[in-house]
Amino acid sequence: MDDDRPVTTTDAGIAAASDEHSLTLGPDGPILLQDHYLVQKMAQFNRERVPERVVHAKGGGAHGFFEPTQGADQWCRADFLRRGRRTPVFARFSTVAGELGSADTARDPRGFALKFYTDEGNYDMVGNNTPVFFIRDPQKFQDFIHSQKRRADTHLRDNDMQWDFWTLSPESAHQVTWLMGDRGTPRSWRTMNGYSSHTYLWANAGGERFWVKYHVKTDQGVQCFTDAEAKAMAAEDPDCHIRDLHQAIARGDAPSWTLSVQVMPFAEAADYRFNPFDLTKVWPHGDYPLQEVGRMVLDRNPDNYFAEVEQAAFEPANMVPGIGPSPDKMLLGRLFSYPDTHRHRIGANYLQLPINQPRVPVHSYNKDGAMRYRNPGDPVYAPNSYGGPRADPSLLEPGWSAAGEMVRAAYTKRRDDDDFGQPGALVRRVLDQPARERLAGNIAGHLRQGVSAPVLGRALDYWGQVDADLGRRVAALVGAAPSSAAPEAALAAARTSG
Ligand code: HDE
Repeated sequence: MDDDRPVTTTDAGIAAASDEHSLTLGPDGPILLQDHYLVQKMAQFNRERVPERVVHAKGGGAHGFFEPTQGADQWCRADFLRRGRRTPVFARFSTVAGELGSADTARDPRGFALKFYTDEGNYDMVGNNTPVFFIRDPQKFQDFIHSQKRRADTHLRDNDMQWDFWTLSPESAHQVTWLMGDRGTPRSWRTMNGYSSHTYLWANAGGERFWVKYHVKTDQGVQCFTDAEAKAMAAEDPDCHIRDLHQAIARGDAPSWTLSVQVMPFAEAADYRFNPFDLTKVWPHGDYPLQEVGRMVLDRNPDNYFAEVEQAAFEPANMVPGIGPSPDKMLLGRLFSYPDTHRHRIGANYLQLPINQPRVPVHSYNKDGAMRYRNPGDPVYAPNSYGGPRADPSLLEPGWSAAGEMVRAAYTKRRDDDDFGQPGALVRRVLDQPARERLAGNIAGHLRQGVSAPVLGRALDYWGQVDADLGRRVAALVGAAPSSAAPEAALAAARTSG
């Protein structure tokens, strides 16, 4: 048969004689250990999985580009923010708590991870589709995630466990209000916004510093599933978000987002009415309006899901000159965690994989380690007198001054620092009446699945503190009396009972 298809080979490039038959003594005889093609296929098959992400396991992604429209030179020296630049981007969207095979439409925040392959190295903005988060100290993150995933005894998820954590962590109220509302079930990744959530530090060419929060607004318009639609889609097509993004790009309907920032002058942070670095809070747009910076378009699908999506490694610590962290404890904790998880999940040289490689030369003294194939030559040390790369002091990372005794404590309280004011404003001023009714129904539906006293009582107190009318509505829907106990007392009692 004249056939111009390539001949199958082993992974060492050696042509294979059969893709169907093992090597045996006679057609009915024993298989020979020397059948290296068979052995290699079975051994490789057994090693196809890398550990899934411990959170954000289920997701999808695409390539595209970012181009400044208004630019941001006045606030930030980063080259990719200059008008006229076009920077390649890789984006990955994900749920948080579900495993690799879980449904795209589960009620969950969505990961919104962006990798900018800039001319100054990779810049990773690893955000979510909500502007806030459940907690404000990384010490509680592992416990929070444990409460959202599976019990130790049954290996089942447990709403009582989730609400036990949330009601003992009142700082979660803002994010849980977002989560239980429409934004917890986006219709697609194309129709959801992304946010840095954290505050970052920007420095312009003159060294002036600014605090900024990013908003990546979908140009497709926000669209959400109702709770019933999301549950039905989980059964009908658990991969619907992966499919939607892939098919849209394949038919040339490239989705786009507009990046804007809120900018706080550096000196205003010190006296702002609440801690501007507290990840459970947003900055009112009346205080710091959105200022457009640029546009992101996703117009190319991955060629290989495992190579490009499963092995993509995002790290908030990848910040290019002009961009730095803020005193947000959650962000500072993440700076360690992401490269640590990549070293564990993918390997020491994860940054040498094509999807993670910067588009600029790497002049690092790091060397060797498993699977490294691009190693620095001599000299392998600094300082040296043999022309090796040298650091540039003008690129000192932007920062801030701090002082104080070593303590383990919550942020210093400021006059408007409370846990229920902003979620209450979200309910009363941002949501319309139908959205408030869906919110109450979603909360009650979640509480009715296995949440019992004392947790249920605390949950009713929790919602009563977010908004009294919402609290009454939820109580009626779960068939309980509206919360009566002084919420603080109930919370204090729960914490002491342990
Ligand atoms: Fe993550 N997070 N996170 N996270 N996160 C991970 O890193 C972590 C947080 C986010 O598509 C992990 O590669 C800590 C906030 C996204 O590959 C891990 C804390 C926000 C993704 C990790 C947080 C995020 C992750 C697991 C509290 C939005 C998927 C797999 C201090 C602002 C990225 C991995 C992708 C993934 C740590 C909280 C977003 C374990 C310690 C807040 C989008 O390193």
